[in-house]
This record gives sequence, structure tokens and C-alpha cells, in this order.
Amino acid sequence: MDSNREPKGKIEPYHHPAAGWGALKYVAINLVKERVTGGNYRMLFKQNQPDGFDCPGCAWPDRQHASTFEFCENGVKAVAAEATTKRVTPAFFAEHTVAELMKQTDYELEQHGRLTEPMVYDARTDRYRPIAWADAFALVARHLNGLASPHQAAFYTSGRASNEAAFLYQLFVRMFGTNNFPDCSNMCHEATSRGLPDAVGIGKGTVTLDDFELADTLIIFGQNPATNHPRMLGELREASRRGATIVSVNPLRERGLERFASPQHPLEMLTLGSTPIASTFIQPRLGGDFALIKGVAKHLLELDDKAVADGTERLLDLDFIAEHTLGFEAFAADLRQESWPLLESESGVAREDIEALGRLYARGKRVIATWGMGITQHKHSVQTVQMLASLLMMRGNIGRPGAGLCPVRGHSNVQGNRTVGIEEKPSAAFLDRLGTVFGFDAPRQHGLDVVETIEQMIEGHVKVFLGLGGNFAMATPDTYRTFDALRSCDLTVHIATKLNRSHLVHGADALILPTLGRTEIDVQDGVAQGVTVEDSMSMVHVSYGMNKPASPHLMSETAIIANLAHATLGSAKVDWLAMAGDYARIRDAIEQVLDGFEQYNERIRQPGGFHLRVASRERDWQTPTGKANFIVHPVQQDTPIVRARRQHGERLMTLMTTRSHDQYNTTIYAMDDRYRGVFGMRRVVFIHPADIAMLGFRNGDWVDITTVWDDGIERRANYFRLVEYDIPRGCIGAYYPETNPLVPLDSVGDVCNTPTSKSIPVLLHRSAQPAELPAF
Ligand SMILES: Nc1nc2c(c(=O)[nH]1)N[C@H]1C(S)=C(S)[C@@H](COP(=O)(O)OP(=O)(O)OC[C@H]3O[C@@H](n4cnc5c(=O)[nH]c(N)nc54)[C@H](O)[C@@H]3O)O[C@H]1N2
Ligand SMILES: Nc1nc2c(c(=O)[nH]1)N[C@H]1C(S)=C(S)[C@@H](COP(=O)(O)OP(=O)(O)OC[C@H]3O[C@@H](n4cnc5c(=O)[nH]c(N)nc54)[C@H](O)[C@@H]3O)O[C@H]1N2
Ligand SMILES: [Mo]
Repeated sequence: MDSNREPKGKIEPYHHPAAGWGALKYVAINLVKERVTGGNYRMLFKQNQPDGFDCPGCAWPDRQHASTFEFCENGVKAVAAEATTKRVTPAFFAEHTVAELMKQTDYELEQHGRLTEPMVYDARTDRYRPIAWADAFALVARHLNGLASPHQAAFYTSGRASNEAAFLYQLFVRMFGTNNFPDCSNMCHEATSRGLPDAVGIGKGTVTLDDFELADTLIIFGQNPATNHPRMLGELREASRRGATIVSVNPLRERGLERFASPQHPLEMLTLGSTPIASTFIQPRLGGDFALIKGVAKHLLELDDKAVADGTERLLDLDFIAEHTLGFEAFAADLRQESWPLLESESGVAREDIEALGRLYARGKRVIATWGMGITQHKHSVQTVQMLASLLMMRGNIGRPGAGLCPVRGHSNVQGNRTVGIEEKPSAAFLDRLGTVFGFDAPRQHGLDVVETIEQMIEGHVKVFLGLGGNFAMATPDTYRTFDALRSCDLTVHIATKLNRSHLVHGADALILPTLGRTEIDVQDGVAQGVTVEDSMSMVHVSYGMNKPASPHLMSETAIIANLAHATLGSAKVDWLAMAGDYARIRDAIEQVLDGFEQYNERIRQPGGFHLRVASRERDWQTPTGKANFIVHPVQQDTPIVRARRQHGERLMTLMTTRSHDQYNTTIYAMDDRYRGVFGMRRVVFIHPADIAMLGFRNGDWVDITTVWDDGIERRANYFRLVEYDIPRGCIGAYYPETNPLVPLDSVGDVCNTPTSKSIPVLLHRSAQPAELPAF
């Protein structure tokens, strides 16, 4: 281990297009670093192909032109990380106590490679030791069946699990008796999933890739696709070449959105050419999108008034509004009375720029709005999503070709997980049908989400935690309180491919259950199984692994869940092991429980799979009113940020936590953030040069960060280097998960309860370079 973990850190602004040769170079480095053997390079050509595996990276959909090789640098990192030849064996665990492993960084933990055997924690030696699969299942069953109430257990899901695994998991847990399904989505697109239903009836996007080919205007809110959804850049590149207008709304001028050279187009790379992506950048302050979008809507109304006065073509889609929506009068009245100075100060965007965006939007005949975490991880995220839906509705931009809502999901099957029942607040209709098909009374009481799960652990009510993938301890807020919460459990269980810190922050009893990754061949009863996933645009397709499993002892996620269910509940009602013996049986069950999955097993065989119906796309509004709803929201003025600023003045900074180019959530592949010009380090704070001066610091100084919150708990993250950056005054950025200790557990979005990872009130304090940087 390094004594100083970031000795070679440097800042070097990036001047090349995104992707291009830089990406190819990094691909090569990754394959070598992970020691992926020669034969395995073939697998890259099977990524996102009709007969290959679904990339375990992001949820961006695939083009199904069998000739194009859907290539993406960060997809390769995800695949290479899973295909690594490095192993975490029982010998490794024998060598290291858990306390020792806790001293390693997340990057170092990731580097050890794939887990190979089921392990159980031994308190006497503070080490994990091997356990037989059957004994592991029996241990879980004993704990679960010993609880006073099924609600004392929580069952987490990270969005990589297949539809089959997730469906079986929710069936097992509901038969056990609870809806406690915290999942990564609670920290991610929950504002979308909770905000859209009241507006348009369903919490999903309304566009497909075909719409991207038709759109003339694309507005990208709070997203960094060059890093997180690189294949989206291919679509933006085509749109840009066609002459479409592309706007990025982001406090950071993300370089990856400026120019893009496609690795799929060698000529462009050979000539060092590149396609400009976003033609316009708007840089609101953190959380300023709500006021910005409201301002655009207000200006659209003004432009429409002018059209009426001038006798020119109206800008509102009056037919759409009349036929399909409710609430427009009240919505328009609220816009008219809204104050421009307030919209300007809250958005951080000058009125003339808001108006320019309004004109640009009004010019577009087919407009798509996409959004990511920059929109969903704030206090008023649900309101922002609904305001965005209203803006599109004003011009009928929902449910027509080339236009619509495009939330861009994170994990490759997070949307599918929700579809098949990973939902702590299930509808009564779903529970009725599940209960009827399987002959049981599904529990009605709503379950716990991520934040509530941690709170209930702290209260001593949740005693067993089971994680289907993910890294709960690091992905969640308030790191040290979350650690205490997990350590108070009687049992923690992780079904995982790789070692991570959640395995080290454990309950009295603890298990690590190693599983197959999606790229690996999954044989059950002698037959290779495919699994299905749903992407961000509701396409459901099958995925077949093609690599040899990392270890002969691994079980598939589906098989592990079936065995847990069998051991806990017995197989009188459901023949769990038979279900896991042939995944087609699970798909048959899904077909019985859920609409839209008719002939599931047949339809996944067609290349590209099938599109799951999204009613709002067809202007079928499944809201309580039967119409799309314009929803009025005021600009929030009494927020934790505003209160903290009142107390501390301009020294108060709003912190957003984000991803670097070389990480996948809590998995740190390497230490660079190429497009932002950061190399060899992660403990940095992006800050405006004028704020550096105002605070009396200099570029490159070391600082500690503390949170301004009102519960008397000190929240602190130490040793970060200041990096001057093109970011609005008063706003700073740093990487997650290192900054999660700063996010208070009760700092959550309205309605969605999502941690406000993009708006944390903080102060910066002078510090010095330590002899050794903290491990996390
Ligand atoms: N390689 C890679 N791919 C990934 C992931 C990964 O970690 N690595 N993670 C996956 C997951 S789970 C997810 S959810 C997605 C995440 O993908 P993104 O949604 O791109 O998430 P972030 O990296 O957090 O970046 C959010 C962007 O929002 C901007 N932003 C921050 N605050 C605001 C704001 O208040 N307003 C606006 N308009 N913008 C703001 C930031 O500057 C940044 O550009 O990516 C998925 N794909
Ligand atoms: N401060 C802050 N916090 C955030 C965010 C933020 O922007 N800022 N983003 C939030 C978001 S959007 C999300 S989605 C969450 C992510 O939260 P999680 O989904 O919990 O975290 P990941 O880092 O994606 O999980 C990585 C681990 O999953 C396991 N894994 C990988 N592949 C597989 C597999 O195929 N099967 C199984 N069983 N396990 C596997 C590996 O052990 C790996 O270590 O974090 C959230 N937390
Ligand atoms: Mo996510």
C-alpha cells in the first residue's frame, strides 16, 4: 500500500475529443491490467449483440444492427473487471483480518479480483473462512425464521440482477412476509419513478432509439454521458451531424459533451476529426434546474401571448392541451405570477439566457429531454421532474415521434428490477395477482427504502440485511452512521462477484456468497441459461454469458435465491429449485403475474427482444384523472442550503458528489478522470477560482470539508485538494463515495426520499497534506 496514496496526482486540462484514440488506449490498458487472457478478447465482440451478453455497464439501449460492434470504453472496463483472472480465494481471507482489509482503499479492494467460494465470518479470528453452500443457506434460514417479525429483515437489490433473479427474490421475500426492498434506485432515479406517475401515469421514459433519429432538439439535463453512458454519445453524434440542436444543462461544462470522435468510425479518428456535440451550454447553479425550467415555461407562455397579439402561429399545442391534459389554467396562472428575479437568482442563470433557451425550445418541432443524477439527487427533484414533464406537455412533446421524456437509468437492469417487483411500495393490483398466482397472501404494509432501512437498523428494528449485489455500506449516505447501523445487525449477507467494503462492515454473523457475473456461462441442469434485462427505453432482451465461470464453486444469483427460499420456506407452495433449474419457468411465472410479458419466452428470441408497452408513449394516461396533469410547484425558498447560507454567508458552499471517468459507482477501476483533466487522484474539490480567492485559499491547497446540518452530529471528510474549475460561484464538486460521510441521512428529496447527493451544504477548512491519505 502507498504511504501517500495519491503521490502522482496532477491536473492537465483535456483538449481532445471524447472517446476516440484516448478511449482505445484505455481499453488496451484495461485488458492488460486485468490480465484478461487472449481468448477472452473475443467477448468484446459479443457485447450488446443479439446473441451475446448484455453489457453489465449502463442501461443505455443497444442498436440492433448486427454489423456494428457496440463498442464503449467504459463497457470494456466493466467487462474486463468481471473477466479479470485475479482471485480472492480462501487463502487470501486466511492471510488478512477484516480489520486489516478495512485499511485498504476501495480501489485496492477491487484489485484483488473475483470471489471464489462462500465465506462466513469468524469473530474469534476476525477473518472470513470457507463454509459449505448448504450450511450458508441453513444459517440464513435460521436467522430469518428466528425473527420476531419478517419486517426485521431488509433485502437490498443493486440494479445488475436479471429479471429472473429479481422476480424470484421478490417472490421469496414476499412469501417470507415483507416488502422491505431497499434498492439502488432509491438513491438514483426514484424522483423519476415517483414524479412521473402523477404527471403522465408511468414512471418510465417515453422514447426509444428511433425517436433519437427524428428529434430536432435534444436537451440534456444533469448528465455526463461521455463517462456514464458512452454509447449515448453515438446517438448525439448522429443527431449533431443531422443538424439537431443539442443543449447541455449542467453546472459543469463537461468536456465529453463538447466534441466526440467515434471509435466506431475509424476515418474520423484517423483524420483526428470530431463531431461537435452540444452547441449550447447552460450552467445553472446546483439544484437550479427547477427555476430554470419554470423560467423557460414562463417565457414560452410570453412568446405565445406575443404570437396571439401578432396573429402568428401559436406556440402552445392547444389541441394536445385540450384533449390530453388537465390543470393547464392553474399552471399558466402560476407561471404568469412567478417573479423573474426569483427565477434568475434561484437558477443562477440570467433572464436573457433563460429566454434564449425558451426560444430554442419553442423552435423545436420534436424535442427530447434527457436527464440523470444532476436532476434526481436534490430536495426538490420530484418537482423538477414534474416541471420538465409540464414543459414538454405545453408543446405536445410527449407521445409523438421524435419527442419525449428520456430519463437515463444507471445500472444495466435497474428498470427491469422495478418492473418485476423490486418495489417497497407495491401496488395492490400487483400484490393481488402475485398472491393469486402463487396461492398466498402477499404482505400489504409498505416496506422500507434505503434511508428507512438504515434508520430502522439504528433504531434496532432491522436485524438481518441481505444484499443482492451492490455495495450498501459505501453507496449510502452518512457513512459512519451507516457503518454503525450495519454492525448492529445479527446477520449481514452479500451475494457478490467482488470483494467490497460492505463485506467488511458486517453484522455479528456474516456471509459472502460469490456469484456468476452476467458475462459468464450459466449452466443449470446441463443447459446454458439466458437471463433477461430491460434497458432505459423499456426494451427487454435476453443475455447469454460466454466466459468460463471465475470459479467452479460459484452459483448463479437465481440459484442462490432459490436455495435461500427453499431453506427458509420449504418448497410446498413453490418448487424453488425447479424454477432455478430452468429460467424459462421463471419467465412463465412473470408472464402470469405481469401485463406486457405475453409469450415472454418466445418474444425474447427475436433479435433485439421486445418493447414493453409504456402507456404514456401512446398518450394513454394511466393517472387517477385519466389525463396528463400539469402540476403547480412554487420555487422552494426555505431549504437546508438557504438556511445554512443565512448562517454562514458566502463561505457556505453547495457540494455535489459525482462520478469520475474511471469508476463504476463504488467500484474504482483506476485513479483518473480524463475528460475533467484529473490524473492519479480522487481527493479533489472542483471550485470556482473566485471562490478560492474569497475563502483565502490558493489553487492546489488541501482542505477538509464539514457539513452544515442541525442535528449536532459532526460530518467531516478530510484531505481534499482544491482544483480551480469552470463551475458556478458557491458550488463545488467532489467524487463519491469518498464524500458520502458528508451526506446527512435525513437530507432527502421530497416524496422520493433520495439522498440529496447533489446538494449538500458544506464549509471548507484549511488543512495540510497528510502523511497518509485516508482509505475512504
Ligand atoms: N462508467 C460508469 N458508468 C455508469 C456509472 C458509473 O459510475 N461509471 N454509474 C451508473 C449509474 S448507477 C448511474 S445512476 C448513471 C449516472 O450517470 P449521471 O447521471 O451522468 O451521474 P453523475 O456522474 O453523478 O453526474 C451527474 C452530472 O450532473 C451534473 N450535475 C450535478 N448537479 C447538477 C444540478 O444541480 N443540475 C444539473 N443540471 N446538473 C448537475 C454533474 O456535473 C454531472 O455532469 O451512470 C451509470 N453508468
Ligand atoms: N454521494 C453519492 N452517493 C451515491 C450516488 C451519488 O451520485 N453520490 N449515486 C447513487 C446511485 S445512482 C446508485 S445506483 C448507487 C449504487 O449503489 P450499488 O448498486 O449498491 O453500488 P455498486 O458500486 O454499483 O455495487 C458494486 C458491487 O456490486 C457487486 N456486483 C457487481 N456485479 C455483480 C453481479 O453481477 N452480481 C452481484 N450479485 N453482484 C455484483 C460487486 O461486489 C461490486 O463491488 O449509489 C448511490 N450513491
Ligand atoms: Mo444509479
